[in-house]
Amino acid sequence: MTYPSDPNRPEFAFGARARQSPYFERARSAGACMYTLYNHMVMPVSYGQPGAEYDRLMNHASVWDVAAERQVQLKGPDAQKLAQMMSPRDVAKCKTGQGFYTPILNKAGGVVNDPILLKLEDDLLWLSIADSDVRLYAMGLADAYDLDVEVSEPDASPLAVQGPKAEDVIAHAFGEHVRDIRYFWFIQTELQGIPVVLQRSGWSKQGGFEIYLRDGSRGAELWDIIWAAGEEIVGEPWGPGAPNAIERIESGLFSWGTDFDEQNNPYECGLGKWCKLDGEHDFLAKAALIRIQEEGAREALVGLQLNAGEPLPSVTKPMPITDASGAVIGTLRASVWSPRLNKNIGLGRIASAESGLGNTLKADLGSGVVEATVVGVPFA
Ligand code: THG
Repeated sequence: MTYPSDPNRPEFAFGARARQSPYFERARSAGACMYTLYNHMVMPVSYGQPGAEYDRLMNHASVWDVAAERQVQLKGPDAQKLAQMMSPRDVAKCKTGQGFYTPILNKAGGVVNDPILLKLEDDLLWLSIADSDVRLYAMGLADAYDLDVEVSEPDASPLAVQGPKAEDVIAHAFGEHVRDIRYFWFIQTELQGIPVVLQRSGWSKQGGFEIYLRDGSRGAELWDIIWAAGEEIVGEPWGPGAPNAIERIESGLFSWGTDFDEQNNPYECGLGKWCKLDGEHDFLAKAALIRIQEEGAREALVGLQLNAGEPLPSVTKPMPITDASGAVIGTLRASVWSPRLNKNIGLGRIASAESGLGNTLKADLGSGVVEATVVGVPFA
């Protein structure tokens, strides 16, 4: 045997540093053929049928292995105190059984992550994180501030069902009561004896749920139950899917590490609306955010319409945005061809002064320069 089996197709070594999800084998069998690494876990991003995958999400429903949306668990008397140090939202306002989308900020105001916070108990919180090492940041704070809290990664692995028929699929599997679950709220329950948290959430705007499996040894079992429910409710169009690069740009869902990172403050990456500076609560970044507000953010995250008559290749790394004079005033972070809008669209971070709706700029895609118009997000 030779390595790799095909010299033109380099292979990837799985292992302790590139972990497999509890759904790994099932996703493979369903045709997963391209992966990314996210929170030190491999995550399927494609099943090789981009048209069908988009159609399932927009018109039917699909099941996604998003176990790489790992949880950071804060447990103990100071769990809320630690969460509040990192969050510009008022964590006390999050009820037990509720989820809050919140930036996680360092003292300078840098966006360390943008998780959903789940309050399971007053002294038991989960941060359902994007791709950065929040656990280590939280451990550092807990140590430095001598907090009475245990920071860990629990055995909790989300499986998403997304699309307009997702609620019917979940109701078929769990029972009609799940239709009453409000957006970002969740229940702790069992599905045929498998312990799960069921939340109305998911990284699409097409509706759906995420099932956080609380026993990683039962991934195949959970997948099979959901798969069967999908086949019964959706029928032929049912199938696998993955976080969808097209839909998430159309809908304006953010991707930490793609659109922004800890070099950015929330005001320059569309997260300002989650920062409350006049509340009762205090947090590490508060002074920095007040100063940034006074000075005004240098950049803004904007929607860009790329004016080309044909589908352009997707941008997969930051590309320069220039003004009429050719001066670089920002970067295009991601772009796709939108079948729904029949347009090339993207998200960019550009100088605030240039961010007015309708402003026309240029995007250098490497393969050529196209006109880029600032438009509202979500794209219409
Ligand atoms: N679900 C769960 N964990 C996650 C994600 C998820 N971890 C990684 C990543 N996604 C975290 N980032 C986001 C980004 C956006 C949203 C959720 C998680 C999101 N935003 C909506 C919006 O911006 O319109 C809703 C915000 C609101 O109204 O509160 O859904 O998807 N478990």
